[in-house]
Amino acid sequence: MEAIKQIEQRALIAIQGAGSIQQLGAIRVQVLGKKGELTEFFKQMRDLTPDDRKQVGQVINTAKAALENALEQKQAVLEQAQLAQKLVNESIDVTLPGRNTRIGHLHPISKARERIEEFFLKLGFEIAEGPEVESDYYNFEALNVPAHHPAKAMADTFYFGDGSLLRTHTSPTQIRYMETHEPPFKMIAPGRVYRCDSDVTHTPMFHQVEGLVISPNLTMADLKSLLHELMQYYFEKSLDIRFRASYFPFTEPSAEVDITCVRCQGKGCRICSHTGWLEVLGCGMVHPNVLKAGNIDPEKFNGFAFGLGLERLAMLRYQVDDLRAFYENDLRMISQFTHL
Ligand code: 2NM
Repeated sequence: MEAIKQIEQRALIAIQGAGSIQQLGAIRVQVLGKKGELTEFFKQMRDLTPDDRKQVGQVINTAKAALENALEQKQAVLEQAQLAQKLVNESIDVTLPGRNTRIGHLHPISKARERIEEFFLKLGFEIAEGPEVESDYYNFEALNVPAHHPAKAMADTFYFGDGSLLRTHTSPTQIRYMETHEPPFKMIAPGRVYRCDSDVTHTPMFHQVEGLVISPNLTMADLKSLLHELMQYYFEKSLDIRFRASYFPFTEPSAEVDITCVRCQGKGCRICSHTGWLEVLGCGMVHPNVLKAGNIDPEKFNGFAFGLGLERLAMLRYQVDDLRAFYENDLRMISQFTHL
């Protein structure tokens, strides 16, 4: 019994001194394992008298319980220490700068659109959107485009077999708007449009912003001053504007709009073909037939409309000389426009 107590005392000291969970495991095996020191005493118990056996058995069991308790407590302490060490080793300094974080930004075409939308929102215009898959009625007929107009030919318009088509301009949205809104009103229709055309200066999909103002007494002067302000706002500088007589089926009279070349200030350069002017817009007074198609009485109201291509305006503002660069999505190109 004295020997058992000695083993218990030595083991308790060893447990207290254990520096690792492995060491603790070794102590457990050495004392309580199949061939452990205490286990050996158990095996010798059958040689004792029943009385002695009872006494010795009690001492062994007490020692065993004390050791198991000590092992359990030390195990908990060591595990706690191990976890604390792991947390220190694996800690991350969240204040370190990240690797390769680049802040995203809008595509230059989106920026050009937002700038133009901003101008019109300040003036109280509404922004309307409509479907890109349209009917012949909204894309052509309601816009006073005659049945055999060249724009309707397969060469210019993408047709689906079922009579629907990809809109070739955003004006169908304006017909839909007229049908559902009481004049007077002012609105713009930005969006994607599609034409069966692809070369250095044309992509089959491009972006337009078209505007429409309906009121009782509008004039070409109202139209011209609005477009003049728009261009100065968009390019952030004062520039001149001029109207050249033109023709569109949906407007009468119609005009093409030039502004002072923003590259050379009108002196003449490669960009303006040495004319000092850039063509940037088409416009006119809305044709009475178009008003009628939109359920607006041409005797009570008139209106003006205009259309612009965002790609061309974005190229001029961001000095991009190849239209196709907008659609290659090469980040070396696109990422240069993190401003504005
Ligand atoms: C242009 C040129 C002239 C135009 C007309 C209309 C509508 F639907 F209101 F009649 N929207 N846009 C228009 C007029 C578009 O783009 C060069």
